[in-house]
Amino acid sequence: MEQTHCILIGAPVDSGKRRDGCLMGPDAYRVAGLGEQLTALGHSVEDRGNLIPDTPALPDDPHLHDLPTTVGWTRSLIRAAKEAASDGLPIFLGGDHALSLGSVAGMAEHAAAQGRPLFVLWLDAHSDFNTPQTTESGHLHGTPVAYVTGQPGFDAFPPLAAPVPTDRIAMIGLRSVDPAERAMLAETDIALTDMRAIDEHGIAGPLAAFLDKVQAANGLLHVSLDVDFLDPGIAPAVGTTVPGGATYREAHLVMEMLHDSGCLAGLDLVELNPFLDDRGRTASLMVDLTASLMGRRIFDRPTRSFA
Ligand code: EXY
Ligand code: MN
Ligand code: MN
Ligand code: MN
Repeated sequence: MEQTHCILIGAPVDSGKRRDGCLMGPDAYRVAGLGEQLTALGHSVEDRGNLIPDTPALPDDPHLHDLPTTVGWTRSLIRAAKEAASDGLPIFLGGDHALSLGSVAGMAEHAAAQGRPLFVLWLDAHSDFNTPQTTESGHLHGTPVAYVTGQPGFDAFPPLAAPVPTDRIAMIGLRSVDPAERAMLAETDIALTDMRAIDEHGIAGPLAAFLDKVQAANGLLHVSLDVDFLDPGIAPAVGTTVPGGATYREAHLVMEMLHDSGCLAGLDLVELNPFLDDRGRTASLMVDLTASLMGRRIFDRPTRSFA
């Protein structure tokens, strides 16, 4: 298996929603042995510690929760993503999904500098496609995909140096989409795979089609894995659980296929709230999934392929 220089970046972002707890996420992944698992797979691991947010001189917004802090995180994360992507594979340890405002924007800038298109795989129960104008909750963790694709309304945030075209995004695991998001998504060419489609046709088909597209474009792939992509029965430690999520094997199959694609350029692990966990069960599962993404195989395949 190819050796990768994995760069762990703690992003204890908790400003993307009201319920706190994600700030403990980065250390939960460290305690769950993420670094050790990657080292055991033959990768080199560099832990750059936890980032801190910039402190922009911005007024609070009556509707958007903790806007100044989230803008500060976005600025800091864009810089961190660009720096780390030049040195290896950035793995952002969240922190809530507002961290992806900066991680994805920074990865897109990196990819553009390399002259390669960035593709984004959004593994989530939610589409996170609200804008500051459409969000009902005012929680900015529900907006990163809208921001990085250049939707209007993000004037307080850094101007995008490299917007991600919507036809380079795939969402898998959807089962909680707001009406405004649904209307906006209908106007885009984002590849949408909800749980009903997975129930009927399986998870491998839509993922394989997306990966073919990434490979054909010589693209770089950034994966954003939200804990709530998984079924709450196996991953309870998240504040936005939605019943009927991905199973243990569906999730590991996704990771194994991603590894085999050879396109991975960056990873977000987001929305883990250790305060809601059961003896680290969810943190350990996210670490196990990352190990599958980085080459570990749970089930040794017979020498004869059944494909
Ligand atoms: N769509 C809802 C909102 O915008 O408030 C719920 C968003 C949940 C976001 C989590 C990170 O996936
Ligand atoms: Mn808060
Ligand atoms: Mn999310
Ligand atoms: Mn979610």
